[in-house]
Amino acid sequence: MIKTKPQTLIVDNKYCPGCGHGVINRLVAEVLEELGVADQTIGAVAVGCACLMIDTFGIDWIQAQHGRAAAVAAIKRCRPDRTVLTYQGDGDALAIGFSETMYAAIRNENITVIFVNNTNFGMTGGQMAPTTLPGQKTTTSPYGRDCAVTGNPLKAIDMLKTLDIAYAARGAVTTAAEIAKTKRYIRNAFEAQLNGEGYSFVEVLSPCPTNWGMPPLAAKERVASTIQEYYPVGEFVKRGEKRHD
Ligand SMILES: Cc1ncc(C[n+]2csc(CCOP(=O)(O)OP(=O)(O)O)c2C)c(N)n1
Ligand code: SF4
Repeated sequence: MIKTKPQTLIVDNKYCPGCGHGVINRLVAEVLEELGVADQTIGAVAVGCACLMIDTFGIDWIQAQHGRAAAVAAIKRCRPDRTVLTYQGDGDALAIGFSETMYAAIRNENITVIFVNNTNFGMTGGQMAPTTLPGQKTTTSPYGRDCAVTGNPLKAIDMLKTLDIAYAARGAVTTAAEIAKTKRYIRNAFEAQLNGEGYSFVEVLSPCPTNWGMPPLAAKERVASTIQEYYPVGEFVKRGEKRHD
């Protein structure tokens, strides 16, 4: 268990105050270091606030085009000795990158996807994403998301758990207890990859106070109440076995 700041976090992060990305970055760094694989890890990132990590999170990075991180993460096939992750927002992984996300899972690529769900396109100013909740106001749904027009929010894990994948879990970065649980999920996901079990996916519910127009504490409370109600946390696939129906 690492108590000091992980060495992988080479520069202070650039996220807004109260953003969940910073906590998630730290959890990923701690897990990689505890597993002893940080210096042999390759990350694939595309766009969004996720790509701010390239300068601050000290691993080898490939920057893909928008949505394509899971496709370039197939570098794992050429370098099976490396630990390979993608780190993606909900707009990136489930809108323009939906196909790449699903096909990497369909192929059961032996990679780990860290999927940050903040219910909007953060970096570009808070537009509606596939995960925007019913009724949620965004810059492109100013009267609230109308599901009769847009369809319902995507639940990635509900789709992924129909496939032959190794691991899927959803956590949140709200309380200390939830953060500890989320770290366990991230660890389980990387362990699945190190054991050669196949595709692992961890969704993390994360506040975006800037675009939600909320102070950090209220944004965290929105995750713990409204968002977790729609997107329950837990483990859904473990060692290829479905855990919830
Ligand atoms: C081909 C292309 N289209 C659009 C954009 C603009 N763009 C940059 S980031 C982004 C969305 C990011 O949202 P998300 O993946 O949810 O990440 P967040 O910033 O919320 O963490 C978009 C649409 C782009 N960079 N490339
Ligand atoms: S815009 Fe949102 S997701 Fe991006 S750094 Fe700021 S709070 Fe985080």
